[in-house]
Amino acid sequence: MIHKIEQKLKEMLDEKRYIHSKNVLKAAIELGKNFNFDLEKIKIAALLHDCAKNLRDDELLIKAYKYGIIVDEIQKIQPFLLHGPVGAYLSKFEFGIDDEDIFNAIYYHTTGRKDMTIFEEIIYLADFISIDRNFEGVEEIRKKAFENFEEALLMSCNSTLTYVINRNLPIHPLTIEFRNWLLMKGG
Ligand code: DGI
Ligand code: FE
Ligand code: FE
Ligand code: FE
Repeated sequence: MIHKIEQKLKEMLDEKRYIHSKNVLKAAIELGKNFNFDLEKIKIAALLHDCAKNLRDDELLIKAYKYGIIVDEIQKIQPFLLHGPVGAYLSKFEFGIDDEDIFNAIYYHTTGRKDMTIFEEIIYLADFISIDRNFEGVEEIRKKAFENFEEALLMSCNSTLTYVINRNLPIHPLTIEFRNWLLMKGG
């Protein structure tokens, strides 16, 4: 199963993105060990989370409409935000993975969302602490991820928001809802 997915994925992604996907797989397994999850499912979600990442903006928009994804204002001007939602549908219809946990983990891996499941959180955080990431503060979050999972999530979300703000990019409402939810459940 995993091997077949890897073969197909390799054809869809450039080398850098494929290596990243394998790194997220490793990180997700490490994180997943702390919870009682089907590791096979975690592996599939991690491998496929960025399967739509190498699509061009116009391709992402076309596929979003094809799959009935309602494209909001922010996604219209930042179509790369659609690589999660479109990737979720590709995992279902191109890879034949019919699983709600995997679908949602891929769908929300960029923005997060409120009421995320732990399964979704694992993929979100694994993407963030993946070994190929080298932004400021990532080492601290890597360490934190295995000490205090929830706090590491908030740190990741804060870091993403800081990045987005520093570049004067629009913040997607889901990212804000994700952060507020993390704050409230942590508080
Ligand atoms: O696909 P990856 O690079 O592995 O990681 P990702 O899917 O988490 O995407 C990270 C990028 O998404 C990063 O450049 C920050 C951006 N991002 C996350 N939330 C938002 C956002 N960009 C905008 N404009 N608005 C958001 O709310
Ligand atoms: Fe991504
Ligand atoms: Fe991410
Ligand atoms: Fe990623």
